[in-house]
Amino acid sequence: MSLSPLVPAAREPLAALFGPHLAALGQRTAAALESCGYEALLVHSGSLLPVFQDDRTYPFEANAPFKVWTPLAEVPDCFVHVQPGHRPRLLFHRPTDYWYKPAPLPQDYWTAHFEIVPCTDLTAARAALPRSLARTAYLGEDFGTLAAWNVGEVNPPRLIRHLDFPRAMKSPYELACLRAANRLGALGHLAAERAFTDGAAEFDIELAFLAACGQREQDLPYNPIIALNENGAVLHYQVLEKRAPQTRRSLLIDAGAEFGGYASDITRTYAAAAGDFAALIQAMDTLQQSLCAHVKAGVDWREVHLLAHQLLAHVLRDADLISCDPDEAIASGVTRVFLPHGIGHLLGLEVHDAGGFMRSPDGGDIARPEGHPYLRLTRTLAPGFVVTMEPGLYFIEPLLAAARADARARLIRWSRVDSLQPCGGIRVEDDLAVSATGCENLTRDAFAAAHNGR
Ligand SMILES: [Mn+2]
Repeated sequence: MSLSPLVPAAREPLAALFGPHLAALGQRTAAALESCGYEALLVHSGSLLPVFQDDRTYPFEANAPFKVWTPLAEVPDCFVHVQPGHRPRLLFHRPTDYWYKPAPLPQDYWTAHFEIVPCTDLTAARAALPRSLARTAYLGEDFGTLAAWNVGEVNPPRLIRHLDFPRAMKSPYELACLRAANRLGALGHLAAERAFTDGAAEFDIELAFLAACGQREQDLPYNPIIALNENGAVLHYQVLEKRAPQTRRSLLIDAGAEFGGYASDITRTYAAAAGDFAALIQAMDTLQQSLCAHVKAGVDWREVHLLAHQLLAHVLRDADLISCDPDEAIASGVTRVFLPHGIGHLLGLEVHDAGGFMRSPDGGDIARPEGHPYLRLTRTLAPGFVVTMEPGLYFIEPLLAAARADARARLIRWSRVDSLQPCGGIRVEDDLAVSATGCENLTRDAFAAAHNGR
């Protein structure tokens, strides 16, 4: 991992925090292995995926179960071998290659905690492992020669649940990485906002974001959503138009940065001019902040999601977008026309982090509320959870068309919808670290620091 010069003085605290993080990870891994009947764990960083009939590969993404052990997010075919009671071993892939530059042996704040073994290829990696892996669980892709390694089990579901469940509770080290990812993301967002104000096309706004984060697209935790005008109504809008539109009305940008393998996930919406859409953005920002104020340990996330629909019903009525009272807007499903996605999700090594539905490591899953099929988190919040809070209000043509065609049609003020639809939609998204008494807003703090030039 390259620590960005954009995050000043990050190394010292990371060095102090990594040891306790690794010790706690080792303890809970030992407990999970024992409970599931294994003696050791072998985790693969991932394989390079070749392009069909070509000698190129797709951009590499290290697997999250590997990244929880080391911030080494860029090197394929590495392994972490964990045997409780022993220092974890990192089998570091160091091929003899004159086509690509092999990654240098890592030396950083985390490396003293590992026994690092350079391996030229998979055969060398196998030779560096114990002769028998019969009681070892393996996590990762089933690469071609894995069958001959005779591991005890490949990706055992019960062990994966035992490892994923506690990943929701972030360690102080992980929180430091998530803060840094937010600081980088905020720098990108401020540059993107300036590019929008200057009249840039979607493509150029992305370039401004990348330059300010100091990351290229494949380093980011997800492809940015950069949507001008009506494109903001496409929830996972993926196009980057190279030409600026004739009329510039709005920008919805959902983009995050990466630090130490951890993701930020940040959305802002801007209006080009004062007016009804700008006022609606302000109302959604206020709504988002009141939802954030409800977040603390012990809160059932499904309740937060349902509360968002109650608050949204009031925003819709105040903006004259509906003609019914808020209770009827919820009962009839009208709020779901305007907000069809979940209110937020776990965040960490993956932008939609693992384990969002688990009741307990062994205890099955918690169902989503009826009629809300896209919610990605149903657990009760605990200290250390990091979640996104991302209410939205969109003018999505297929959902509006369906509402126009049924009983919901009389509840919606279509002239207001028609006048705002060219602005696409609004989403305001922050990353929150949950504590016993409330939450730390990693994203607002990062914007404040960026504004102050810190
Ligand atoms: Mn998100």
